[in-house]
Formats: sequence, structure tokens, C-alpha cells
Amino acid sequence: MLNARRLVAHLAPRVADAWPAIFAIALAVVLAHSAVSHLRDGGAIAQHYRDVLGLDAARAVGIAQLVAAAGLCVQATRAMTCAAFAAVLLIAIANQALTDRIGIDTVTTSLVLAWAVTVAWGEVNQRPKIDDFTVYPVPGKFYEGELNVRREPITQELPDGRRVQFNSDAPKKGPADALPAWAQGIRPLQWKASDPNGDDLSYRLSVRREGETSWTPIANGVANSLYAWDTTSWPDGRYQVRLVASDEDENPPGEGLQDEMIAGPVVLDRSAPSFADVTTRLEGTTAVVHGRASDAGLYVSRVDVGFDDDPTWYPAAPDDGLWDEPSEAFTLKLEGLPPGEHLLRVRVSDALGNAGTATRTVRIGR
Ligand SMILES: [Ca+2]
Ligand SMILES: [Ca+2]
Ligand SMILES: [Ca+2]
Repeated sequence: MLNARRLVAHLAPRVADAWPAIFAIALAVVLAHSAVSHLRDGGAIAQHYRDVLGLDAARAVGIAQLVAAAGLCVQATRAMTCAAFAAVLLIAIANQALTDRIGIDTVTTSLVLAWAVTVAWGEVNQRPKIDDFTVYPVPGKFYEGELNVRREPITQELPDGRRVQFNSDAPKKGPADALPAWAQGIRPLQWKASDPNGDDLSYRLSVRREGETSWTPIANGVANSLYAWDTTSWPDGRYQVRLVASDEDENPPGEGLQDEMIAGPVVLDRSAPSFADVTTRLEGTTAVVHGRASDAGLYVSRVDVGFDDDPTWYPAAPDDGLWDEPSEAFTLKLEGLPPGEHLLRVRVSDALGNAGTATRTVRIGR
């Protein structure tokens, strides 16, 4: 008893998984058996076709059945099996109609036919769908997104052989300029897509600079839902990124379908911000440095001032309280400078750590 139960527990999931193949083989056996009867032709079958169709079709039907049986064994998919089963049921109904045997059997046969057609139709390829596509504007932002599509780390090899690893589980926040130089050019792309048939999707990525019409591919055949775009060799500008999800690898040639989504703009920026109106004035012995810094690409993220050969940089404050715009007015008060002439060095950085410097002289006392 125990062994029988174990045997059922062992076999049941396998049968559930492989039912299309089992069903296909059973159907093929029935078809082959019928085919042999047709080809032997004892007279009764030939007479049946002569009565119903008015011609000697027994041999042709036998050959067709053998071909169908062989095809079923080769293509034992759910769709093929159900389609073949539907065809057999359709012939049965037609036979019932032609021989005036329409009745309760026909209703049952029609219901099974409807089920077989539904299953076969359900296997017709459906279009993949991209739900979300995010391009992180700067490398440091990568870990702050709301998407959490996967937990395990993903490793990717960049074109020059470097390997990068993503891990959405390990927050690594911090200013972008703390990253090594090569990582500053990385723009992480992350997305979420699905396929109603459960097909494995393959992704293609391409980019287009603002003002251009054609897309340039950056990656093909991506299987993960993350990609590191190495922008190091791309010119500064604003870019759109296009993601195409395709199920073509999982379907017969020509039957693959795709979905696409465009994200951006992504700003590539390697140029330092510039200064305007940097002035110094004295309030007693306090030197007040005021000015405006502007960045063509992203936003101004800090301004520091140093003087003479003092190695310390003193951070200036944005006049509106936040470093969050491409152009910011800033102020710094340096107290207690000794009398005499001083050289002030003003350094401004953008959100990616590109920095520019200006110098001013200020005289304290007489
Ligand atoms: Ca599909
Ligand atoms: Ca810049
Ligand atoms: Ca501001």
C-alpha cells in the first residue's frame, strides 16, 4: 500500500508535466490503428466512404492518418496535440452528421472539441510586456531606486574586459565623485518585463542623442533585467535609451513578438562648471566671497574656497539653501584672515565630480 502511494506521488507530477506528450502518443496510436484498418480495406470501410462521400477515399484517409500520427509523435507540444485532437473530434462530428447520428453524443463531443480548441489557441504566442524601464542618471543613484526586481548579484563584462557587479540588496550610497574614474561613466539601466506565455525574453538596448533620428545599438541578446551602459566613449549630451523585449528565441522563426519602451533623458557630462560674477569684499577682517556657478550638463553640487597655501578647502553655501540647479549663487565668509594680500582659490564641482577653479586676490588691511 505504502509502495503504491509512493509510486503515485512519484509519477503524478511527471504525468502532469508530460501530459501533452502522453496524450499525443495515445492519439497517435489511435490514428495509426485506424490507418491500418483503412489501408487493409476489408470492404466495409470502402463502402462507408462510397456511401458518405461517393468516392473511394479509404486509402487516402489511411495515409493521411499515418502522416498525422507520425507528426504528433514528432511535435508532441500542447498546442499540436490539442489541435490534432480537435481535428479528430471535428471529423467525428461530421461523420455523425453525415450518417444522421446527431444526438447527445454530439453535444459531449462538441464540448470536448471546444476545450481542445481553447487549449490550442491559448498556446498561440502573446506579446511580451515591459512594465517599467529606469535609467539612473548618475552612478551613485543606482542603489536608491524603487524597483527591486532581483536579489542575487549580477555580473557583467564591459567591452574592455572589466567586470562589474550589481547587487540591489547592498546599499552603497555616497557622492558620485567618490567612485573610481571608470565607474563614473557607468549608467545602470534596470527594467521589469513579462510574457503572458511565460517565454524567456531577450533584450536589446539602443540609444539616441537628443536631436538625432537614428538609434545606435549598445547591447543585444541581454538575458538579465539589468545592464551597465558604459558611456565613457560617448560624447556629452542628453540621450534617450530604448529597450526592446523580444520572445523570438522561444518561438518558431518569424513568430516572435516584441514590446519596447523609451527612457531618459540621460545626461552625459564630463565638462566642469563655469563661474560668473565672482567678487570678494571685506567686512572688517572677514572676506566675503560671492559668485555664481553654472553647469551645462547636470547641476552644481558644491563650491569650495581655499586661500594661499592653506591645504584646507572651506565649503561655500548656496544662497537658496540647496545645491540642486544648473546655476547656483553662492557665498562664503572667511574670518580672521591676517592682514595683507591673499590669493583665493574657488573650486566648483558638478554632480558628477567635474571641477573647475578660479582665483581672486583680496587685500586685508592696508
Ligand atoms: Ca510570448
Ligand atoms: Ca558639467
Ligand atoms: Ca538651488
